[in-house]
Amino acid sequence: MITSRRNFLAGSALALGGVYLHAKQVTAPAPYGALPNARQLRWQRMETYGFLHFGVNTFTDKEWGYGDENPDIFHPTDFDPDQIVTSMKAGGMKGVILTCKHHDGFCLWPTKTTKHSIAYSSWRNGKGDVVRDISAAARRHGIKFGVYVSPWDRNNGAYGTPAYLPIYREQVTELLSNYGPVFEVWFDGANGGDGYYGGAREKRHIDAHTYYEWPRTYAIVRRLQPWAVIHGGDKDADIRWVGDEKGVAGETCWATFSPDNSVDGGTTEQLMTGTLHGTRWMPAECDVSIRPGWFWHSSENAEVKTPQQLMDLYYKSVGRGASLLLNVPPNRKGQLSPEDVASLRGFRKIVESTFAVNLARNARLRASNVRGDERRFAPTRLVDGNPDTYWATDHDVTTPHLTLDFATPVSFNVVRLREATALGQRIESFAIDARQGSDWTQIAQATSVGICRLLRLSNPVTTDQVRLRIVESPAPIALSEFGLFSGDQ
Ligand code: FUL
Ligand code: CA
Repeated sequence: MITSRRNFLAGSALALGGVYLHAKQVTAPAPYGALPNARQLRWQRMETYGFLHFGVNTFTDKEWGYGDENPDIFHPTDFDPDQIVTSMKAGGMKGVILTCKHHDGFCLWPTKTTKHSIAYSSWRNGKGDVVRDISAAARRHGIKFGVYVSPWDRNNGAYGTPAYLPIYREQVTELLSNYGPVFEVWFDGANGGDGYYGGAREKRHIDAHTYYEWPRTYAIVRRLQPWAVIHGGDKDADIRWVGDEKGVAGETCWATFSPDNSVDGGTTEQLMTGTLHGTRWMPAECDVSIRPGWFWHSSENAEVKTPQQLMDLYYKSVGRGASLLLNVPPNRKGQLSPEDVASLRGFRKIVESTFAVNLARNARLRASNVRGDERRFAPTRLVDGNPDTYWATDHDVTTPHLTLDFATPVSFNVVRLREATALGQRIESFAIDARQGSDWTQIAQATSVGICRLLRLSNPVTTDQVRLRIVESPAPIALSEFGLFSGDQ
């Protein structure tokens, strides 16, 4: 992205009134700390995507099937993959991750590896393939597809012995070979011990660190689906679990993380907060269900989260630099229930109306410092809608400020910041001030920014001048967006 001097002068005179007279070519800020890889960068921009927990549990009314189910029990009466996918899309979901196999071991595709599968159900005379149908519907409707494939298998007689591992890897291979591009692979960490295990009906405990030989399974994912991010398994995963199943990241939530030797890589607190200056780029993913359970139960039809509750989760996940993985379970028809569909739509409506107009676009932006006085690092880059362009400061300027002047007062109750995360996570603390009469009043302050930081103000602020102050950063900043919004909360 080299701007010639001639273009630069023409551009700066036009866009910035020729203020930058001492321009010289400078390089972009050096990357700082642990950095995202290309697939993490691509995935992080999705922000919200869905989980579909669907399988024998849908019909037995359980959360964890024992593994002794008759495959005939899987019998949706009116399976409609388009209804499922379009309802998720209408809720703003950029992809769906299907439980292709849950802990009961029942496979929703005609796998060659086990008889505990859809091929042995009388549904569609054993010719059904839910993985094929959901992945194809996702492609048709322009959202991404991901797979959940439980390592714990309560049906398989070989589970707990070395003989199970090639079976599991073959299941992963089938899923990643036959159903088109996969954006995320979800390896769950649960192992409750007991299960059917081919009729043994006993408890089997494994050492989660060593038993699954994760590097071998990871190699399959990397080879077959190089763009898929990995959740779970071992420390080389691309994403960290946020440490709860409530959909809530820490108020401070670093994308960087230094995993320890525990199965999840840290305590709940460590997972929620991440690690400042951590060794790996490993952002948090907030998984949560729209209902109390992960699977559909008619008894929970009245407990579907409202659009406002989902919006609150959005602020506490996406708004803290994590992603929101929202589970919406298909029912026994094989569709999303009307309650869930209505909530999804309502949620999307709040998100869209909140972020429709960035009031900061109408402001005159003045920065205390611009890297090399160059137009390509000017504060106008904060409001161009392009995540790859950013306002940056000179090498030795780590606590700059930005002033926004409005011709007429604006009212807002949401602030959004985004860092240019390809260069790492840099800002450690910042504050927002509003001009009230002749004084500046601090109206908000926070810590981590990363891919997205949303601040909700308890009351709308009306002013004609706003100031962003970077309070702490170990390196010159690279901020790609600044937004002020007036939203339903
Ligand atoms: C957990 C599982 O045990 C639940 O059943 C569910 O799949 C959830 C997303 O992950 O660990
Ligand atoms: Ca930008």
